[in-house]
Amino acid sequence: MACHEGLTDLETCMDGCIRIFRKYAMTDGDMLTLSLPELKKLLQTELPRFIKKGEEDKVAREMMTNLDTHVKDNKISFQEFMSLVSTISVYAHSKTC
Ligand SMILES: [Ca+2]
Repeated sequence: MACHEGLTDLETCMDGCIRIFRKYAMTDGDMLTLSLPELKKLLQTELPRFIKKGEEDKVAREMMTNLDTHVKDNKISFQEFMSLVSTISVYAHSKTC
């Protein structure tokens, strides 16, 4: 989103998802998708509470297999990334009720 002023809480969260995806996706010059190393780095840095230390590589490979469904190219699109965010958000919500 171009302007961050006046965003609602939900719009701020959506903007954050976009910014985080682009931050990690642009590492290899292709900002439209996450490669396996980019996905692993994102998981390590942004989701440390959901991934056991030392299992990042295994989890990233499993997620790549499970999430790469929209276009099977061994890369995670923003749409596929949002499926991950949705799944983890639903899980986190179920644990806090
Ligand atoms: Ca990329």
